[in-house]
Amino acid sequence: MQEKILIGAPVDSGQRQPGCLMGPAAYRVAGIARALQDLGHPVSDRGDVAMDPLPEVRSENPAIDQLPQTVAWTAALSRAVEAVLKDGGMPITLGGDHSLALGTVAGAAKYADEQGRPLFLLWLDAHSDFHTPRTTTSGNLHGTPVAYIAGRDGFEAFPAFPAPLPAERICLFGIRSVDPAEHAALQQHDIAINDMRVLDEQGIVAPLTAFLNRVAEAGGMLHVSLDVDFLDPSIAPAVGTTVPGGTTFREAHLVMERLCDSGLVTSLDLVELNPFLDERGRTAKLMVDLVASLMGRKVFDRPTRSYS
Ligand code: B3U
Ligand code: MN
Ligand code: MN
Repeated sequence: MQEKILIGAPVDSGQRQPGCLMGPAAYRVAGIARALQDLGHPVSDRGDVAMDPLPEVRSENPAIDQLPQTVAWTAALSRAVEAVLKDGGMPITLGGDHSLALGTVAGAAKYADEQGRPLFLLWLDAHSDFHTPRTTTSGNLHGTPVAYIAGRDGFEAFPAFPAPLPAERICLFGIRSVDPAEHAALQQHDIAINDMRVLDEQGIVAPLTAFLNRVAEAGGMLHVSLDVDFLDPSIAPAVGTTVPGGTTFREAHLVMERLCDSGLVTSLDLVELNPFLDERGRTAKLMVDLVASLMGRKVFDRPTRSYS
């Protein structure tokens, strides 16, 4: 079986609530490596990535917070993810706030480009993260990675994104908090937006299957970026930006099981866990259990005998 390679990304520069830098340690304490090994996967842990030296960059937007740090993380994490893919492994990045995806997806895109394969992106999040450094009013750069990945302007301080993903290769899933500037920009793009209304009306399976079929038909690679706030805060309290009305325990596991069955996932981010806000480790443990579902843990192999 393909090696699963853990990359610690103690990134805290994309938002202002301290604590995400403890995320990688919390996943290790919650037993992420053991959970994967128990499913038969070879696992190696490359430890925590170190931030690059801080570049001299500035933004015209005075609200922007910690731009040099975020640019430095982007460069370091892009190299780390690309290196794991080159080694034939599946990178699992343990965050860290969502700004880390500026780097992880860039690394995956670089590798995909070299292989001549299209990269697809599944963004499991309450937020669309479609701001640019020009449009954000909070100044928190964790609200920007999807715009960077889609090739929007405004990221001059960052390394050029290798090959921006066309809108039809991006799928937002679980969305329920979108700022006006993001809303306006999303209307100009053809990105699939599965907000909570879509999931309430159609369920998880139909929209997810439609996207996965597209990935499979294109022979694509698939990067999954899982934000803790994709989940309802009642089951996952350890996140700085809780948004009510998130996915349930059962919906989230079903997404993971469907992703597992598809066999398409080639890289994964776990982001926004703030262990300082957790309750006896329950959010970290839930995230590990979701990864286990993605990697093959199931009650029965389908099809099962029906007793109806
Ligand atoms: N859209 C808001 C809020 C936000 C985005 N991502 C998170 N929160 N986690 C912003 O600050 O850009
Ligand atoms: Mn996010
Ligand atoms: Mn979010």
